[in-house]
Amino acid sequence: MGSISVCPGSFDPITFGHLDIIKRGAKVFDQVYICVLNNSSKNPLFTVEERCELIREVTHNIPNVVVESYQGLLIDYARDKQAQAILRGLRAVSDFEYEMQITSMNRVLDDNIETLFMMTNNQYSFLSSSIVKEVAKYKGDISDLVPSVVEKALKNKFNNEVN
Ligand code: COD
Repeated sequence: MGSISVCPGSFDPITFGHLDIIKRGAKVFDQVYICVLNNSSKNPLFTVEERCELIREVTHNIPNVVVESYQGLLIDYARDKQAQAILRGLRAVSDFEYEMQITSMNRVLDDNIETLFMMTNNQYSFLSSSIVKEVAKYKGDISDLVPSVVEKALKNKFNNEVN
């Protein structure tokens, strides 16, 4: 069995920041499972299926990446996949407290699965799905922030919302 990691998130929608972590993770691990989960403190714009589909479209050229969704606890999904690691991205210091909390909780639930962090690429350190949605909603240019299929999907969402 090779090295397996799970890259979890809300991905609502996937940005170039997420994609950078996924691409770098796919170089380190033999297999990367991208798992779209519910974050109970967020109110998603895209359905889970829409989010998975967008991720599949932008990662189809990375052979060792699989995209799935899961309704339960991340740690149960990771155990099910026999993953050695959960892979997360870190942006600014402001991410740290939240990441420490979920990492500690996941370790209480299963201390055999490590959480590993990759520092964001400087270029994307300010980037989040929320900020992209905000800019897209008011018709700002997001072409440097998300892949073009995601840009299109956001345009559709907000146009449909207005009409
Ligand atoms: N640069 C680098 N990394 C980035 C960037 C960027 N610009 N933007 C985001 N990332 C990273 C994030 O740090 C994160 O690692 C990943 O990409 C995904 O980010 P999000 O915002 O899409 O995902 P989150 O933080 O909402 O995901 C939270 C989970 C869904 C993983 C969490 O809520 C969860 O595990 N839910 C399932 C239920 C569960 O198990 N709960 C118990 C955990 S205590």
